[in-house]
Amino acid sequence: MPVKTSCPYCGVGCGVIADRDASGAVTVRGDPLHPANFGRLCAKGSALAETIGLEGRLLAPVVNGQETSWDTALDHVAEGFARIVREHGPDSVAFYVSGQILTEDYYVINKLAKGFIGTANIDTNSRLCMASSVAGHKRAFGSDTVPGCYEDLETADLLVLVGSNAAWCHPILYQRMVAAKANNPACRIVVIDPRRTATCDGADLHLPLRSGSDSVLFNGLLAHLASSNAIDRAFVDESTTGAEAALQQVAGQTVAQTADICGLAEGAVALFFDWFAKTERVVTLYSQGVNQSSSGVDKVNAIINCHLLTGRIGRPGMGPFSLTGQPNAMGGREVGGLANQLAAHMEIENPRHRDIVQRFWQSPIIADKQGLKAVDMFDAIADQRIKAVWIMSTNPVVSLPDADRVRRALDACELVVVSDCMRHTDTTRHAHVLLPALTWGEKDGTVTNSERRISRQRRFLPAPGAARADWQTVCDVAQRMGFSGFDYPNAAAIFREHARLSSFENEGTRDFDLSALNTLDDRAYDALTPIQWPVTREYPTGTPRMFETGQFFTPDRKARFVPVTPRAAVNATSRDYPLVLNTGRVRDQWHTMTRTGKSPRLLAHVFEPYAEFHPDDARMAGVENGGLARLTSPWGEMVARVVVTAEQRRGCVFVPMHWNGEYAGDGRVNALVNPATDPISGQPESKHTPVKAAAYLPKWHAFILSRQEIARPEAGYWVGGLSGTCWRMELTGDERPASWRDWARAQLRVGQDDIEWIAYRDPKVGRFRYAAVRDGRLEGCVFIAPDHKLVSRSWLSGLFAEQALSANARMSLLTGQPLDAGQDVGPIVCSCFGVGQHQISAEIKKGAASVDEVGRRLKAGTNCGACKPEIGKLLRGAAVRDSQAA
Ligand SMILES: Nc1nc2c(c(=O)[nH]1)N[C@H]1C(S)=C(S)[C@@H](COP(=O)(O)OP(=O)(O)OC[C@H]3O[C@@H](n4cnc5c(=O)[nH]c(N)nc54)[C@H](O)[C@@H]3O)O[C@H]1N2
Ligand SMILES: Nc1nc2c(c(=O)[nH]1)N[C@H]1C(S)=C(S)[C@@H](COP(=O)(O)OP(=O)(O)OC[C@H]3O[C@@H](n4cnc5c(=O)[nH]c(N)nc54)[C@H](O)[C@@H]3O)O[C@H]1N2
Ligand code: SF4
Ligand SMILES: [Mo]
Repeated sequence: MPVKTSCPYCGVGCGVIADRDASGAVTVRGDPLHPANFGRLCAKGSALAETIGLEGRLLAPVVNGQETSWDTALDHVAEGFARIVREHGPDSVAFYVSGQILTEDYYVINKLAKGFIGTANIDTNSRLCMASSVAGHKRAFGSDTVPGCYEDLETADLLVLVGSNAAWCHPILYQRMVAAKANNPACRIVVIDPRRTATCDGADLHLPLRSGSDSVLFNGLLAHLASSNAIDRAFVDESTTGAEAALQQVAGQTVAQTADICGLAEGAVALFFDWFAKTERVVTLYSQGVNQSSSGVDKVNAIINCHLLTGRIGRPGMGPFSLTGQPNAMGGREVGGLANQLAAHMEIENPRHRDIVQRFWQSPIIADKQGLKAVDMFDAIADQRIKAVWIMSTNPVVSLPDADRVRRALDACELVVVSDCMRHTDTTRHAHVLLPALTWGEKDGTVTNSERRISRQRRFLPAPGAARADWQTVCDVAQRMGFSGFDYPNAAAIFREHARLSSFENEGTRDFDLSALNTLDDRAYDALTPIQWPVTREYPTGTPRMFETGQFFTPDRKARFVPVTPRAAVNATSRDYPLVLNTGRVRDQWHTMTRTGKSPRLLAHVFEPYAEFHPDDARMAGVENGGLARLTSPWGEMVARVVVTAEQRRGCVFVPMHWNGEYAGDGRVNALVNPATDPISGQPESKHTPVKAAAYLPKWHAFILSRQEIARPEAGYWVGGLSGTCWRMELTGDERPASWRDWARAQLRVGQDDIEWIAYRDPKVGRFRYAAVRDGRLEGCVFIAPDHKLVSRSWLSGLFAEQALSANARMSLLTGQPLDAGQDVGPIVCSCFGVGQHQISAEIKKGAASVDEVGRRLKAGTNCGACKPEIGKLLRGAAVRDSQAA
């Protein structure tokens, strides 16, 4: 039976139809009726079926390293938390949760912390993600409201993407924007990002601004709008306050000054300002390049100011639009899962709100002051002010800044409880108690996407092992701690309570209102179709657009301008640390890779952690394309593969955030990242860390490809995983083994007898190649060299698909290169159809002159379209990831 659910990855919130046949095999496809994606899925969404296998899953509770029963584990957690609260007070415990749990999970854990234990020490990875947008919205609108909807992006004439690589991070939404632009000749796209990303490919203008200078740019825009007759006087007068102060703040700021401070060409800035001033329908989308900054909240308000001044908000095709990251970043905000919120968009510091929530919950206590925000929370764990922490659905040892300190903090903590679906993560290694969680496909509940649309996640798989829904685990612990109000029969009951609280004594004072869903019975909850909040008697089918009447949620119902004084980053570069480390995402991995890393198709896109350098910086640092670099900051260090590209802004290095101790040694970029935070939102400055770089020159480099999983080395640089057709390991070392052949045999874990070896040795230069063949089939190969110049892995991994190696293939294993160049498909560009760079280049040589033509010939780019920018690059003659030996 096909089941309609939604994708567990990004905030686009695509609808998915999952089907399980009699043999248990699962297929997924896009839901043609879901209003977020109308049937399309990106590479990550399309590969969901590859990630639901049970390998690596945590399937039983574990206490102090021993598998145990739920009763034992729950008693241990409840008694531990109760004792510590009794001895040291409610603020000695903490919860660190995630925008990836469902609204129902989130609701009950927030209720337990704030209403029953009485601490607001519950924070979430949304602190690293959306906190600056939340604070910016509240300053401007009096509420945390995303004003618009996806349709606005399709009807706009100008789309400004600020600090967003939507082509990779919100692929389906980006494709909707690109398609709308193709149908509307008036539509323009501007991308504001220090580096040239895949998103720039669909853009008319890219402003590669100096890292962190967004407030200067938008202040400059505000000044320009004021002086070029773009003010909507009626709207400013009737619906806003504070315009004067904001305008005074930017008075006299010229285009030339703006361009100079932002490090941009004056003409480009003037063009952007002119387009913005003259285009009525403009949407400004922003994401982590804005939020993850020590002035993130100001950046948000600098953007919103421009929309308020022009009255471009609350109308079709216009408005500021915060792109949310996680599938339920929004749901977490709705239940008040951040340390500075209460529940249902109420405020912890507002006595009336506290009274409303406490009466509604009939709770013994209510937290009355803000709790510790994520970075401060882990500081408090480190110095033992917090003695027990429950981490749920997030991997802070990888994702928090100054991540080695986070690891030390957990080691110092008396009681660390981790709820995860995976047994081994960098964080589960530090837990005293592991609680096995159901995950996507197994659990039931709701999530809210970027456009306030609530969708159901539905179960279509049986619960594996002893794993349980997170909400169930929380309620069990709450009941064991002696609290009533946690005996829900199912997720639907929690949702109803959440909806009732949203409308309880609301009377239009709060934006978040689900009053029309208060009485949804179990069957109606099961059948719930995607709907945008608020859902009220007045708007029973939901609300696509907010602020249509020019009324906001401040006491005087007017939106507020916020004057912004631009600030430099807290930890600036210096002579010792001359480069700005910028971090972010790659197309086919999700965060700490616990799920997407399991898909061989997704891992084939980018296999290794890399550091992108501008050619001038590479020269200064003495690092070489394809070689390795050690990056060092005042907080830590890592090693990554070097990519030299002019698409990187001078003075900046970009490193993806994904790699971690499960997939690489020394590949965790957050070990380096600056723990500075925004003073209002507490969001860390993940995009700006001063670092230095130097070549990392081990004595030898090697890679191993094998049909069997390859053991991880104890130390040194390594990266491993199942990629494409075989297991792959990249590694280096300084000690040379006595016999490379014995070493190769040990790595491949093959015996002596039935193996035929193809071997090439050049001990003088240190080049060795060993291939093990059994019954004519390649079992594995090991290539060793004194430098990074090894051979193409993509061609070699293609040989694993062959039933019997041809004479040519044997010869080429010996010579280390394919005899027939066509055999090497090159690095995978299109994950959906497994099409490689060399195949695309060959078609281009044969005359394919456009992305569409390449698609017609090879299918590449015709499913999710996320690789179209890379195909475009090849058409322009650039190599996609020229250094990735891939
Ligand atoms: N493939 C994939 N998609 C994802 C995710 C994933 O892990 N993988 N995660 C999801 C989540 S949780 C999130 S939050 C979103 C994030 O989505 P995005 O915010 O789009 O992604 P990032 O790569 O973190 O950062 C965006 C861009 O900010 C730029 N930037 C850095 N500094 C500055 C600056 O000072 N100013 C400006 N204007 N730009 C700057 C970076 O160069 C980068 O290209 O993605 C979601 N989607
Ligand atoms: N340097 C740098 N750091 C960053 C960022 C950056 O751009 N740069 N981005 C930040 C942002 S925006 C984000 S959102 C964070 C994300 O960072 P994290 O939240 O740490 O990353 P994930 O890998 O998504 O972690 C989710 C965990 O939950 C587990 N899990 C999955 N499903 C379930 C479930 O149903 N229940 C339970 N209990 N567990 C489950 C997964 O196995 C995994 O261990 O990273 C932040 N860190
Ligand atoms: S764009 Fe991709 S990752 Fe995001 S929700 Fe849709 S299918 Fe999932
Ligand atoms: Mo995020």
